[in-house]
Amino acid sequence: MSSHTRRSPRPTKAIDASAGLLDGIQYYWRVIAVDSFGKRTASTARTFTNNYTNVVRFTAFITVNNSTGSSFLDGSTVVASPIDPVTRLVIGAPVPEFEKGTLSAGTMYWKYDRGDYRFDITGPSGFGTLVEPAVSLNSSDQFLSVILPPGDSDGDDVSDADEIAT
Ligand SMILES: [Ca+2]
Repeated sequence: MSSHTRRSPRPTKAIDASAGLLDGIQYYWRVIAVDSFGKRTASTARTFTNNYTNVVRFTAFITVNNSTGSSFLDGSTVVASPIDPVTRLVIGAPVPEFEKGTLSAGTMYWKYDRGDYRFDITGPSGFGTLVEPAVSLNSSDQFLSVILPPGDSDGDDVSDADEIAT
């Protein structure tokens, strides 16, 4: 019985985007040879992990209003923490945005890798923080409009501006 190596006589099926492979997942493969009598012989299994070549990102556009006037607020910051989309519990450390900027007065945008997030939106000085508990950036951009409360640094429900000095 002879043994030799030969190239496959015709190109085998390639795995392209239609296979829907996911990033960061380990896949296994093996070659199964079928001879002219239908006898199948399989190679040992090999493995590869898909590289992060097709990361999908979506953008949250957030228009920030304030509760004490009609003007929009610029200069807000967002802390984005990944959550479980079902339980809405935070499941990881905050992640940095991929890109951010100002779209127009009062509307800023933050771009993140695809996922579900809790946003802690903090306004400029004098305004408080607002929590958006579940923002889905899985399949599309999101447009949010939020109203920031006035700052209340001691948490007594009296805004800093109305606090009476003692
Ligand atoms: Ca207060």
